[in-house]
Amino acid sequence: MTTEMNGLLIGCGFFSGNHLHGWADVEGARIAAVCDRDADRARGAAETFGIPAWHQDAAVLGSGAFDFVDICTTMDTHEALIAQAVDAGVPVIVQKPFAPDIETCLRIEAHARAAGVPVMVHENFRFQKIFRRLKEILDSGEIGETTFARLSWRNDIDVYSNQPYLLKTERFMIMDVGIHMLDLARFLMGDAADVTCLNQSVRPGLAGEDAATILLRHDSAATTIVDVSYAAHRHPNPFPQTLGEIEGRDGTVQILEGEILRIHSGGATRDEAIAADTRGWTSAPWTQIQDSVPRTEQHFVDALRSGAEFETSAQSSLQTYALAEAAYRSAASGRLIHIADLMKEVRP
Ligand code: NAD
Ligand code: 89Y
Repeated sequence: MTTEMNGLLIGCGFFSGNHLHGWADVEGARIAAVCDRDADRARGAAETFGIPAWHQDAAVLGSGAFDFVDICTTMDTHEALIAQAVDAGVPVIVQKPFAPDIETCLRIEAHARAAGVPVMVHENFRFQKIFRRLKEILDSGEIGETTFARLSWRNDIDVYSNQPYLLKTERFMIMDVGIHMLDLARFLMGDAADVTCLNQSVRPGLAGEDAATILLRHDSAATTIVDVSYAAHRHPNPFPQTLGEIEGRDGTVQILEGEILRIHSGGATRDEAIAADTRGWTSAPWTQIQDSVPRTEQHFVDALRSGAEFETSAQSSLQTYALAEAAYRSAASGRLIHIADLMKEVRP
């Protein structure tokens, strides 16, 4: 029997309950302590989840007690917290978005690489069951070489009640949900070389955009449209489903409401229902997102144990982040952004 790895979870706010429930479902690891600079939050999380210890200062990373750290704080805090972990030699899984801008992502990645400390970005959408199945279908060759994708997230969930910091975030929608879509685009369609984007701020009073339409040209010459909005009024509200389609030279897969894949190939059509697992702690409408959290955490633990590369390693996540960075630069300038030019400009 392998011994369990002991983790520290930093950040006991809104989303951390999903992380803590998730870790309880993961094999080979457990959360041994939680940390939040707000003592009530740290104590509350420890009590609710039966965690043996709680702390207010991330300096506890240097205690030698932890095999990994799970950082569930907002992006502005990531560089300092990851640096503390890296300096203590503690492997990291950190929530998206990686950091507020690409220069910071590059510094974080370079520091971790130089120290030889593994860092993974918690990018859970690609671990949703429906996207694992979709990837299998694409890899099987059933619809042939892919030529076009549309990944669409449009709803009017009241995100502001749970995550009020988003009201004041200048890089809002592309960083909050666009980054999930861009990671999915890379997962399903491969790397992309060129990006254009138009942003919208629909709801009055926001510091940033709440809608964006992004167009990618992949290295394969396929194109992807990513469209995201928190101001799309539909009933029933499709939150938290990503919808759309992927076209190939020999067929198409539609991603339909109700967690259904409709596969058109060989002159026939079939539906596959790929529902997320309901767990004792999941609840509608969040189930699809919640179920993907322990799947993401399990990937982190399995790769850490085996020494395999994380799917969303810091290094790989630079490529995803570059697409988001390019989207902002395109929206600001009205120009198409070549990722190669962007990386030449920002790399130290
Ligand atoms: P939150 O603001 O509710 O919670 C963050 C917590 O971190 C707060 O309690 C704060 O006190 C604590 N904190 C901040 N800096 C700290 C430090 N240096 N030391 C100790 N504690 C510190 O945020 P949230 O809504 O839980 O979001 C956290 C992250 O999760 C964000 O990056 C967000 O984008 C991401 N998120 C991801 C998903 C997903 O599906 N992947 C969903 C929701 C949120
Ligand atoms: O912040 C968002 C995310 O990353 O996933 C879902 C969410 O919490 C609300 O849309």
